[in-house]
Amino acid sequence: MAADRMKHLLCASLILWSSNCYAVDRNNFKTCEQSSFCRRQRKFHPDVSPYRALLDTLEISHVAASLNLLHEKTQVLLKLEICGLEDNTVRFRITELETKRPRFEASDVLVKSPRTYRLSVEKQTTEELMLLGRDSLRISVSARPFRIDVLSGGELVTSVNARGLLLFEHSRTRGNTLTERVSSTVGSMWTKLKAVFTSGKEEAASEEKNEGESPEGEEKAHEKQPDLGTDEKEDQEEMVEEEEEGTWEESFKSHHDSKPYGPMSVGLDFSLPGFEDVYGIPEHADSFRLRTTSSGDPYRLYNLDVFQYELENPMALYGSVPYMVAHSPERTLGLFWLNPSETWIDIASNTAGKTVFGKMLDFVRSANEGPQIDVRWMSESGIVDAFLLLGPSPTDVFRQYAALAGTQALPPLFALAYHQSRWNYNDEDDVRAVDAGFDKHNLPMDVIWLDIEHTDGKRYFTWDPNKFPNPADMQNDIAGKKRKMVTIVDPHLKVDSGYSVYNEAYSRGYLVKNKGGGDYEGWCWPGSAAYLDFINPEVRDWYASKFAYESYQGSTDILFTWNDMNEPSVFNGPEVTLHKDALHHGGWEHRDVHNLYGFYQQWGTVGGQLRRSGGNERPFVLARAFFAGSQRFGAVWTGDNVGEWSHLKASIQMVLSLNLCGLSFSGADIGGFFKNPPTELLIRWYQAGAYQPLYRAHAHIDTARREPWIFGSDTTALVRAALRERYALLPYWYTVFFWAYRSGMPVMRALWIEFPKEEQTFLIEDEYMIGNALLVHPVTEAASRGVNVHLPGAHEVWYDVHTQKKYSGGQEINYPVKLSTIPVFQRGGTIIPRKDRPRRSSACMSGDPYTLYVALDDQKFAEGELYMDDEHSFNFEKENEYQLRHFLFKDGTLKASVSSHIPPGKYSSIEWLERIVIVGIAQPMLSIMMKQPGSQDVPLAYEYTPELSSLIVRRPGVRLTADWTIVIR
Ligand code: NBV
Repeated sequence: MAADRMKHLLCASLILWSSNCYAVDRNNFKTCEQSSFCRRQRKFHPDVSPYRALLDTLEISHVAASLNLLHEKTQVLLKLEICGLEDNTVRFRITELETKRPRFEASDVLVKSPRTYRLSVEKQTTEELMLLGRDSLRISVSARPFRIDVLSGGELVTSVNARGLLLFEHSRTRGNTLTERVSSTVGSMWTKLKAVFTSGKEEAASEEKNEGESPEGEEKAHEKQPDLGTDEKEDQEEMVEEEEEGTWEESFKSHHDSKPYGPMSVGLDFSLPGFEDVYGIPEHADSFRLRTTSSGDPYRLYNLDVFQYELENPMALYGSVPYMVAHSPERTLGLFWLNPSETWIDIASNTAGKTVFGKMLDFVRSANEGPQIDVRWMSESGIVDAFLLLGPSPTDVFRQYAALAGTQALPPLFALAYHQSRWNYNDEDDVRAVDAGFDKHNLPMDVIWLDIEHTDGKRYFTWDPNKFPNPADMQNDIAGKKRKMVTIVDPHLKVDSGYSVYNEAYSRGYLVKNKGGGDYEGWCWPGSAAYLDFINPEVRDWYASKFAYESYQGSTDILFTWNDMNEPSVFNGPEVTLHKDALHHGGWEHRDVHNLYGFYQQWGTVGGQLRRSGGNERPFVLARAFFAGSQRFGAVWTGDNVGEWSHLKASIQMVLSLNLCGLSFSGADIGGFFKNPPTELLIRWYQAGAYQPLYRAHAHIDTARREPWIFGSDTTALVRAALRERYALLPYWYTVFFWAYRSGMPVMRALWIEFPKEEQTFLIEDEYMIGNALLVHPVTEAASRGVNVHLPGAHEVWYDVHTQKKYSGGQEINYPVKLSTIPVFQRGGTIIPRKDRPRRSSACMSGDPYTLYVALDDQKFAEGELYMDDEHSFNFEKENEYQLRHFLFKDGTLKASVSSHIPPGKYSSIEWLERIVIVGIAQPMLSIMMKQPGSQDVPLAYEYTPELSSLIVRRPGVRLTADWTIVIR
């Protein structure tokens, strides 16, 4: 076991050393040292936590057990709430007991207010409190130093503040000692700001005059020099230390952050005994399994438009999900830190470095010091709001997370098919030519995308009058081919009095404000740009109305949306984004809500698509920036990657991480956005992408054209084969997506999700499962002649989906590949539905017959499901118009019936079964009979291949929605 871990870790390190230098300009982005709150938090390493839990303040209700925490030096009081949530989940909230300026709480991220129950007190002394919850949950709170231990099933699973790193920078005024809390200045600034947003522009204008000046109270506070006693001196020392550069205002490059509320960061540590492996906190271009951060920067979550991002790097990227999952053979645990401000995460492991050298691992084990991961979260503002999802299995954790942040919206079927994008298709003729090219070369394709150049001068919701004079006609032609289109709609608005969308937003006061209260102006694609304040529900509602057909002239019902640049990207802003002291609805600073900006834009866009169809049609919106919960709105992608082999590899790690954290509908630009990929790489990317949830080719405007037929007939044929594999499996993808929607199970799964006890799988990130039935190991090396495939499960069997060759599980095989090979294996014991007739688009497959691929395990058993509905509307939700079919092969009989996993639906369809392929079936057959209630038994034709133990049953001819049984004797 140790040897396996060592091998994988060494491989990971080799990849790291060899990674290329297509480099980001790191100077544009902060390190922890350059982000003053991160620096302060990271420096904070008391021997013992300065906090004491005042156990005699305990109050218990059905919502929470709450008590106060006292900072013993500053005497500042915090309020701790511990909530028992349904389904083995615990929530910890820490806020200031008294504050005049509220702190931002990201309640919109939660799908609903979590259901709590009343914890009971098992034991209470002045030093210790033991709370009792459901499902054998015990929570012990130690008073001094303050610490919480969470026990599940009698075992310690998490300790909070065990390392004493709780640091809550309470509201205070500049120049005052730490004990002087919440001054009237903070309170009055807050009142003024609220006024800016409630009474409109006049006050904003007068505020603007004050820009750059410190508020009166602050200057007075500066002059104050209190007489100090010994204790106060200590306080003062601490204060002086805190008042190091950056505490009260901060500069980065040429940008200034005025920080009117001063330092207000929050940080806390969690210890996870028994764990060596932790995953999640996307988005980073880094390994799937998280690394320890003691020798470098913490992982950063701060949505940023990072130009030419580097691999193997904890730098922030376009989206943030502050959620991680720890896994061991015994237990899976989720930790969700609900805070949308800039966040850094340190990870330490007591076995880090030791696992590479097997001997040291033995030493650690023999010293009886079990493995442990320590995690430290640090956020710039807001509150501590942490959820512990106690599992214990991976499936439990996915369900528990889904109950908080929601599940993947069920996409319309076309969105799971292939998308053809490029910055830019030049004009209507170009679009028509590309569309025709796919037909001419027999390549299936569902969606053509238009990037920013299609607009009239980067004014979104408009069309370039010369290049796209008749957009509706163009879409009608595309619709005639049963295809769809997507246009880009970015969040910035061109500052232009002739642009109606901007004008309206301006006059309604819907734009983000600068720190003085005037409209914030930055630089983006259109030149001078203003930013819609999507935090405001009224703005989202208004924005939704812009997608109405009358409003978005030239749009039709086959037109869907792409929200790019929504970190938001501001070319001349600090770290290419909005200033942190810019202001939003409700008086919130941008700092408080930054990581939610893209989430809210995608929400508004989805609202627009819903409204234009009267709430009937499922939206499709792709966003670049995201947060926890964005899965409820649509798809995301990994942004501007590079057409290099290393980026193809990284796409697997990144999409696995997104899937683990709820964002199942995700993918990477096929071919790589920057640079011209070598043809071999392009082919391999099409093959890998066929097995990633979002399948979209995209390219930078300066790259050479790369429609698949450009590279000659051999390449076209190889791309065609990859596309056809995707299309044939659409019924399976759709079924797996249905479960992501229904239960929160990820579509693309790390092997350990399916094989939670098998330690060898914990480090594998170049191979994964789609659903529970398909194992994929994409080829990601140039001139590859073979890949090492780990086939998990000692008692499993696997079948090569292309050759039907059988392999036993629990081994690593060297699997030879040609340029045409996509290594994919079906797990014995599963049944996969496919539609094998090649068509132009997914809509053209509607009505096509199905084939069932039955892969038997060693017990000669298999089962699977097929989800069916109209593939585009909400009738599956509103009218129960769906069918979930269950197929079971047992004792030589294949039985189709309605699945008992969900209530029966009422979708009817004429689609029928044209073939059944059964692999792993040994005996030669005498007869195969179709039996249906009320009909005569019908003998079926078949073909048996003994070398492969494979049986093809021809034309069963039954409907997929009917109940039937096939008996093989
Ligand atoms: O809109 C142009 C591009 C787009 O093609 C790409 O997919 C986005 O990630 N966009 C970024 C802005 C320009 C990036 C250099």
